[in-house]
Amino acid sequence: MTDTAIATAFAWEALDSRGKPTVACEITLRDGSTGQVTVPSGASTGRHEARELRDGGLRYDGNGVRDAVGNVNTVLAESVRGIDSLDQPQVDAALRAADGSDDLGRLGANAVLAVSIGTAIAAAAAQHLPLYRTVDDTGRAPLLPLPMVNILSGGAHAGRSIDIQDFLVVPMSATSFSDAIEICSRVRRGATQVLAERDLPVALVADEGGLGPILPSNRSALDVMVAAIERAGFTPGADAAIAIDVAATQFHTAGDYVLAAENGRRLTSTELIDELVAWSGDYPIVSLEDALAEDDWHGWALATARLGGVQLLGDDLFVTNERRLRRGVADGVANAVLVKPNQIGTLTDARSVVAIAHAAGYRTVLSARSGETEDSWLADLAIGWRTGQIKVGSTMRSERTAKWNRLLRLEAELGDSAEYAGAAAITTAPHPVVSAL
Ligand code: 2PG
Ligand code: MG
Repeated sequence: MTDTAIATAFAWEALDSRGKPTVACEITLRDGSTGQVTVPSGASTGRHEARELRDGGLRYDGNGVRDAVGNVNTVLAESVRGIDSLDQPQVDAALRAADGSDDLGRLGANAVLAVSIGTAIAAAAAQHLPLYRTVDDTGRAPLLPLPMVNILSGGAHAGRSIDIQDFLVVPMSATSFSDAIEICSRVRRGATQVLAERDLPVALVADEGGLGPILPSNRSALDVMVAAIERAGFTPGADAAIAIDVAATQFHTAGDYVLAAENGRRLTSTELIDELVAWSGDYPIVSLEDALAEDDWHGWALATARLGGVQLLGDDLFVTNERRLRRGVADGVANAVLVKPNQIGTLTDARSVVAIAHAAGYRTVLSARSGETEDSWLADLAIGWRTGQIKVGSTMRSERTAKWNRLLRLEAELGDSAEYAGAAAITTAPHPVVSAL
């Protein structure tokens, strides 16, 4: 047995940024190296995601994770003991085998992810290397990602004040990561000023640190975005563009899309696409996430045909799942994939989704969850996997800034030895390598 073999996995129940319980875990290797992780969790989860284990019952309104914690401390710890932490695929295969179910719902995807990521962090510590280097299998220069930053929230992240879940800013003219963050931060401040002038509340923030104003319509959020960009002194489109996470699964009911914030206006797939086409003509929109619901493959194909000029990003649609992504690629659906490690449960599976996407010419956006933690490993994964883009919420609240600050540090430290992805990451698709599929 090597010194980098896993000795113990020790888990406990912690809290995420929404005050909900989540699994925290420390992996210890035989040489004494440790890796600590606290796993994130979503609010607008897709039906096809790996399944978190929650206790039910009275504690935390049923959201306790003591069973998942117990599973780490017993069966999962046992399943990985003695495996070399440097062999992440073997560790993840052992975790999958221990669970035995497709969606990891037996022992809990939250339990499995804790051991998977904790192992990667411990392995980096054992090698005295930063995580972005030990997860890098590309052999290329580290790539700092283009950020997309949440400004306005609705849907499940803001008490459904509007139906669309997220309006984000994309810093198009920045030539470095730090300049990009500055643009986003100034637009966030601009949005506060614009809303305050309209006597809308700005003191309370939504789950991801964005503003959650009650607006007369979904479209009016786009007017606020443009006003915020201008208020910050930027030119909409050229300096700062708009990305939207429609999160359409959330308001898809009985085959229709129902906009509760607009007096229950009902739209078919085609009508929702018409609306998005109109928005894209009237506003500088560069990315549309979950434009249609998770199983509306037909609608998605129509959307791709009509809106393929912008980034069409599948979140609930692909759920970081290789099978669903391959179906999308085969059917020509979407052109980008949102990657959330906890949607699939292991680091190895998330990594292979990034590789498959790039081979197919699909862009990748690494993403945090609405329920986040103080961890920063997501920043390292974005750099090491060269995802090109990252989304972690607003430029405020510590669970968000933990990731931005890690990227800012790495930018400062790496200097010229790192590249910055820039706006090209969202406007140009990677070259497909069809033979790799
Ligand atoms: C999303 C994420 C992050 P949640 O839908 O993309 O914004 O939200 O974690 O609630 O799924
Ligand atoms: Mg989403």
